[in-house]
Amino acid sequence: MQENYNPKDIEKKAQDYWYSNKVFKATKDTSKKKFYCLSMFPYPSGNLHIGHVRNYTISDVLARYHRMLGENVLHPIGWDAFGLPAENAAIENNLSPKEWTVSNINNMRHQLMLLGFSYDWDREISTCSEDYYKWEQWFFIELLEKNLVYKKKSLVNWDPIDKTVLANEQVIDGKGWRSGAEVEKKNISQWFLKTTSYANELLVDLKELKGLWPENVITMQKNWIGESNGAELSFKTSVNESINVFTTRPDTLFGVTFIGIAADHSLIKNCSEEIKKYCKKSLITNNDLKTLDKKEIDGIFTGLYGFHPITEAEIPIWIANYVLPGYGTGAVMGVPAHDQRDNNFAKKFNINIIRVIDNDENKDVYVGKGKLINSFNFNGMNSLSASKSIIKHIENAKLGKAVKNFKLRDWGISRQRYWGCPIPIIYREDGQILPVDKSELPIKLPEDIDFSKTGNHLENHPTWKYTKCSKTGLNAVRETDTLDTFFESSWYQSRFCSPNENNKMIGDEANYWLPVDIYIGGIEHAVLHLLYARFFHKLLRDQGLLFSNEPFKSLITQGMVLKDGSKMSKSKGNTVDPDDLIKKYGADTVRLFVIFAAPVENSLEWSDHGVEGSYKFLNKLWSAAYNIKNNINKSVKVKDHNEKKLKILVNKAIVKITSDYGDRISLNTVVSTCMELLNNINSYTSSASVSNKVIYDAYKILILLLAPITPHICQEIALSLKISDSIIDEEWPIADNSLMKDDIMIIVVQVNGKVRKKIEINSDAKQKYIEDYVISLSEIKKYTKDKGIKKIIYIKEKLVNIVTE
Ligand code: ANZ
Repeated sequence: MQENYNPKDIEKKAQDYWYSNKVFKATKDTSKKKFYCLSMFPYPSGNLHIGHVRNYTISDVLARYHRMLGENVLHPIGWDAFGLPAENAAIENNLSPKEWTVSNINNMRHQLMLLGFSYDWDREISTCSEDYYKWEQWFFIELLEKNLVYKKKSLVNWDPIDKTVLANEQVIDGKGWRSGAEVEKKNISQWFLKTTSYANELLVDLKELKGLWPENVITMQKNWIGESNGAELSFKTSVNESINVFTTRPDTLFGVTFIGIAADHSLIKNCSEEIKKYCKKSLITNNDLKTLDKKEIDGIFTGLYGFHPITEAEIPIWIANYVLPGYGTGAVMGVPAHDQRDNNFAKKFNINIIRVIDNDENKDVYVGKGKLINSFNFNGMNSLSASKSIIKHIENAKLGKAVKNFKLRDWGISRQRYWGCPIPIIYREDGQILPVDKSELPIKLPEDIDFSKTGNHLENHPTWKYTKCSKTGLNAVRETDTLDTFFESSWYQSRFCSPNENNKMIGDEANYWLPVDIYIGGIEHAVLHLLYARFFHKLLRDQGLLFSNEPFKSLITQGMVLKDGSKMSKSKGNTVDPDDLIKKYGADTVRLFVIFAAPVENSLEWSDHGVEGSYKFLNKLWSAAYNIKNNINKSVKVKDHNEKKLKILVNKAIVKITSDYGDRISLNTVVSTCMELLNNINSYTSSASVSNKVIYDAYKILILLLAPITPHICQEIALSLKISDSIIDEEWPIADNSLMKDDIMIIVVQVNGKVRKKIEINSDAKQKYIEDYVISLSEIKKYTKDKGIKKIIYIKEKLVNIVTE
């Protein structure tokens, strides 16, 4: 064993051993408890950033810990490889997105290996490979046959920088999630997945995740799905068509003074040209749930009237820009006395206001519940029972019904981009829109693309889209939209279970491994990816491929890595390069620092000083091993009591650290406990009062406890000290319960805050006994004799402080 810690050599040696022997290969084994540990797979941008390093270190530590517990661990990695950056790079440098992506993957794979992550590399998948996306095309066709995919012309969110459509989930505060550009509206034909048909289940199953997922993620999903209970009511109109409105407040029915409809409502066909023109314009600038509140309220009278379903009073119908086309029925009953937006609208256009809910506060708009007034037979009822009675009345008259609505929209999956999975559809010359015959899959992306041209490169390709219908021989053109890349990341966790399966999208092994036991990733995916993945899991279950309801049993959202209080990013120029760090300090230091610097779910403030500190600790750990190895035959004067004390410290560390890795997932405190233990081992070593055997045993435990976090140094030390040939295969230490509490405790005795003596006393001794004993000691009396004792402060099992007058 060398005297100095040399991470470069020992890390290479350990990694060569792990990777060439494929020690992390996972195979199904029903005799063992399985543990599937997964980090959100990376986009192959070219280089790992420190956020990746943090994310992947956390999962690696947990995977290694569970392996030492004797569990059968699956810990895979792959590449979320379709997407815009590859295409943009291709356009900038006129090279192929595939080559760009593959070379980035090669670089990042190398970086991951340098960090010593315990992946089963035989399971690596890349979503841009035909073997992967072929199954998406297959599944798309299956879903089409089940009516879970459809095409419709719709107003879409258009990202003017990335020049593509965005799903609602991908519009954040009115801006594109990737480009940050102000999102525009466009009316184009799109493919949709019927997310809404699973809205209720996606909501209800959140209960299964309670306590296992962070509460804020559950809340965000709940809000996004947005359950709303109310009623649909039908108003007859002055033209031969009724309007249905959705309301959550049927109790306010007698306060309706106008009907508001969205600018795409079917009734508009009965209106004048001027109004139609107004609607067209309004549609382009409106229709976004999130920016709605910030928009100036506006509208126009249609010239049409509706009739109240009970009183039959005439009610004007207005087009109102705050009524969303896609929500409920796209029409509201305007109750200006009890709804703020209706009130703003009524005031702007001088519409009547009728109060129907009594309230003491005499507010202009009272949105709360209360007793009904001005409401005929329903007067005097409270809101809840009035709502029920009014719904009943309306149902009997066949003018409406109770309904549940969800804010969740169907998922628009068409993207007008080249670097994605081609949608397997043909448009036949006779007008039929048909899925490709499954035997023709995969529909491959062409590689001969001229990136000097702008626009959709699939659309512009000279030959790719021209084909024939395989059944009829009729001419056809291919769909040139590709799938949203969130499609790929929605099911990769299932594909990892049998990545080389040729005959099925998901092999049977998935039902052994799934659900993922711990999933780790960023909070930014709280609704987007995590909702899509849950939805897909249910689709695949209903396809008969999966047996479970949810893909991810527990979820950890790790915090961001900050530097000087702000997010590390290329644009801010405050990044640190993992490669440089590994070169300078070795992978173990980097791993140790990212684990030690903060609890996993908190943000981590980068500190060069902290990295140095981690490096110093590993040097100290190494030196301790070196000393133990070289002092093994040195003689010591054993004090039984000290030996027992060290054994107790070790046992306590085992208990604490096991719970930290396990239930608590408090990894930073694993490190601090290990640091304390090393200090204790070192001080007992230098006291020469503990046998070499006991020191060795204590140190061996320390190495086992640290091995998941800093596996290379622990492996090398384990070899040198003959602890183990392969530390990853060692069993997790178990505490000896008979050695958890010392029978003697050491108490520091102070007089007026000054330490005057240390006493050893039976650990069962009670406070009163200890205090009396301490006062009776002559060495203490010396300091107290002339003065009275004002008070005695006792800190349990640690200290007595006598305060004199
Ligand atoms: C009458 C009323 C009276 C309403 C009142 C509220 C308070 P949530 O909870 O978000 O589902 N609404 C219905 N469809 C709408 C649409 N397409 N665009 C904009 N607003 C719409 O909200 C449901 C309420 O939002 C409904 O209940 C309706 O206004 C409005 F004192 O009906 B309410």
